[in-house]
Amino acid sequence: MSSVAIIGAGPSGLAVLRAFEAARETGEDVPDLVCFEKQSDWGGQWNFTWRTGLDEYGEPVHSSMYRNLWSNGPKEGLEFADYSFDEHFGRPISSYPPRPVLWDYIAGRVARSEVRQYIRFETAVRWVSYDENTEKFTVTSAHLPTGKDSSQEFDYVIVASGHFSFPNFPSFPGIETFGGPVMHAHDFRGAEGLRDKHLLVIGSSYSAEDIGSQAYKMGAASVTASYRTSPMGYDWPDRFEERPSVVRFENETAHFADGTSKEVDAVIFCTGYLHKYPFLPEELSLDSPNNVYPEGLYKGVVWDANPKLFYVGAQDQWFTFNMFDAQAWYVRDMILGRIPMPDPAERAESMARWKARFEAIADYDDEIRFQGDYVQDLIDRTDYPSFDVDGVVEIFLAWMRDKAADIMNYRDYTYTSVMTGTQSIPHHTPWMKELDDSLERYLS
Ligand code: FAD
Ligand code: NA7
Repeated sequence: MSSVAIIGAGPSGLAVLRAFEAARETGEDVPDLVCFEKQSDWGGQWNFTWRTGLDEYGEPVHSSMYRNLWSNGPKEGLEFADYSFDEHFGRPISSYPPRPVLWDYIAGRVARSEVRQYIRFETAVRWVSYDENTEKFTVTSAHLPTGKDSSQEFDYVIVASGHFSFPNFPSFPGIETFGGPVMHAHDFRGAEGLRDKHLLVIGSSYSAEDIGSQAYKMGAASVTASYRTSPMGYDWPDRFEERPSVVRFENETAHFADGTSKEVDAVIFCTGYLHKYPFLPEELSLDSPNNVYPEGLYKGVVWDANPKLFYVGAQDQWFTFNMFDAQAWYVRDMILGRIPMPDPAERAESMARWKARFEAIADYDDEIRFQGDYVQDLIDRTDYPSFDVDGVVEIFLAWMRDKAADIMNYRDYTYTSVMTGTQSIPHHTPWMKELDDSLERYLS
């Protein structure tokens, strides 16, 4: 019997456990599985913590999520094909649930199977090495509460440790003279303290948009978003504006590339994250910007330089949970031998073809279609329940249009599930007015 180490029990690692469980349910012999998870519960980013910096064991805190986070895309885009929202909640819900609601959904699918037994919680993977002679990996991990190290051999390793945890934290001239709070989005836990404050967010992607919007919702005096390449360009309300790059800080004054300046009370760097795998040697470690086609991965999952190592969830994400499933089922079938591993020349040819297409992406619509085609390519090759991927692409395109039309209220819009045909219902309280994001309040 072969053995598989899975690093991380977030949505990607749980998708892998679910995939093997689905094979087991059909009577297939599956490998010995060990899933290492450094947190005390599953859910990855969705497992909220109030902590920032280092945790109680001196480990870097993983989650970048904050108290008032609601899904930033319609849930109809991320729905599992084998476990619908209807099945979990027993009734239609809205399209943009708050974090605890999505955590409940993620956990609900795996809680009804036996997969928890494979997870070693509070156990951080410290190092992975590969022996060319034995063709086995050695995974060294630390049990955090006891500090006890252990090492174990595996035939395969699946990296599912996420890539939105290690901040990309640039510097700006004069920032050291700024007297107010300066933090990265990774350490942001809620906007309540920004009431009546002038906030500067640096960046023009999801974190800048959502943290800026949270601050606006919680009564910030103003929000200024500084872009490096191009503005988000939404029709922002009063008190919310975009400016080009910060060129320098002078105490509490930020100076921008267009010659303007603004005095602000707090600065949040929404400058993205690094792919970082401190437990992997260089030759096994993915090194990529945050994009939809990281180099070195055949089918977006197989580490080409050593095809016994896999990554799940390494892409920038339009599709999330159902893409992780598509990847997990595909990786599972490679490990089970249901899908043969192509030789290096065939892998190289496939990667070159996808890379050429990736390099021709012109805009976000193209990028969504690219990722849709990628997901389709994987699900066509396994028994993961087929679903209308093009329909999900259309939902993402509609979401983009709805955001462009109504950036501060788009979370009140509803969409139709391609899995069940269920039309979502509006939440009982508009996003802008809802201050209690709990599961109980949501379902009340
Ligand atoms: P993660 O969720 O990051 O999970 C990785 C797991 O690996 C963690 O549990 C971590 O503790 C564990 N781990 C890491 N290193 C080790 C180690 N050395 N040893 C043991 N365990 C380890 N997606 C959406 O679909 N909708 C959203 O609204 C949305 N909002 C987001 C908001 C924020 C602020 C962020 C950061 C991400 C958001 N995402 C959203 C994307 C999110 O990345 C995915 O939804 C999903 O969580 C990715 O799953 P994952 O398992 O790949 O990674
Ligand atoms: P993203 O989507 O990777 O975006 C990073 C942003 O940071 C992007 O706007 C970058 O601008 C900007 N950036 C990066 N470096 C700099 C510097 N040096 N100066 C100014 N701006 C910079 O990260 P997010 O945190 O927004 O989103 C990640 C995930 O979290 C996502 O899945 C969400 O669901 C939540 P650029 O356009 O490259 O000029």
